[in-house]
Amino acid sequence: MDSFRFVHAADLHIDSPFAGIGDADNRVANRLREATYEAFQNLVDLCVNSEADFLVIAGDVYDGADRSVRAQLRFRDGLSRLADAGIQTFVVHGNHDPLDGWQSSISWPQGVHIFGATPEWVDVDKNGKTIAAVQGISYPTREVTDNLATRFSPPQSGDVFSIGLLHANVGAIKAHENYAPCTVEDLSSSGIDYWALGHVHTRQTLKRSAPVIAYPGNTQGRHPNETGARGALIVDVDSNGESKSEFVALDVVRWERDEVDISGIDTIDQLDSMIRQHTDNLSAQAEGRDVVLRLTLAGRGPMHEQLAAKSAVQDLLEAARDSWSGSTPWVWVEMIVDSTRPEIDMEARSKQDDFLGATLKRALISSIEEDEINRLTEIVSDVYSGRRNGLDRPDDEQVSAWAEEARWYLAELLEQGK
Ligand SMILES: [Mn+2]
Repeated sequence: MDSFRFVHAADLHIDSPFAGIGDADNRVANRLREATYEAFQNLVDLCVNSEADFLVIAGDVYDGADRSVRAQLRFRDGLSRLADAGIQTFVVHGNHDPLDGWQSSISWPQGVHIFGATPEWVDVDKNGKTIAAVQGISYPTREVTDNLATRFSPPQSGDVFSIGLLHANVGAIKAHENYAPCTVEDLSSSGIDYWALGHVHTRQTLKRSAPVIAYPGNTQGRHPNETGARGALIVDVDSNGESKSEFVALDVVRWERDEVDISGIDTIDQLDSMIRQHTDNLSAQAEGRDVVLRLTLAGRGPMHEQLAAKSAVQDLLEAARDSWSGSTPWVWVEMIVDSTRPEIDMEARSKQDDFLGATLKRALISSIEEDEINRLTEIVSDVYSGRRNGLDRPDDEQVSAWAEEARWYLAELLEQGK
């Protein structure tokens, strides 16, 4: 077997609208709008510069089923550049860009293979020799609840490295819709050497060998929950058919979450410069990329009361944005969440023999005991009964967090009212 190299990417979500960043200034909004395109350009550059033999893309090329002409043309242009460099591309479509979505008639460059709804094996040749075989399956429609993994046929030859290209939720990973559900066992029993997965946006390797099962994650983060570096995997396969992969970041705007602890901070300008320090550090870590940051203020201290003043948090937010307004690359603080607590020693205070002490002791129990959580859930159940108001029933964790929040609020009110 000849050694070779391929690039495994997924979830490009080209033309993602970046919902929920309504008050971003123009510069930030434009950059975000271009980010998924630029990350794709970086993917093409990576394939060319690393002299990959081919590229596999495991679904959700486009963000919307009704893909824009612009997105399709740019995708085609990128694949043309690869074709010119002699690099083949293999594509399956996922739940965001199923085959029944609107698409214009596009003629794809030579060497591009887009799999349909029926799996098939396609050989990859290099210097007149077959080095690998790829089998893939596209979503015919958005909601695929069948196990697609079981439709794959075993490799036709044991001498050729085999790759399965699939957009699926393996092992019912929460926080992702359970499309094309299957298990690691399903994939392991297939005889395929490398499962190039897509769908789960956080990079993870489910199995390191025999077979390799991996999600590369998406190429560009799209919201505050998609933090950190995003990119693709370069996979090197040696002459024994052993593979090893390396992650390469391709994102151009990085989403981060960070926390500033207010304990030990006495003045608002100290807090302001602390926030600046944090944004400086994140910018340095992003190595030239722009950063969108959701910042949480946490901890206990005298700043808690000052932050409760009208527009204090909003003013800090604007100061943080202003301090980066002329810079390239920039940090844009998307939101500041105030999770600070008053300077009350809850533990000690609940032991004191007075009204507040007794009340806190009582309230302390409510946040930890299951019976109490059930009782609280019962109290709020009227609000959540039925789907008429569109509210989901809160889970235990949510109820417990509310109880905790209420406890601090109560302590603060009673302590002030002394
Ligand atoms: Mn996706």
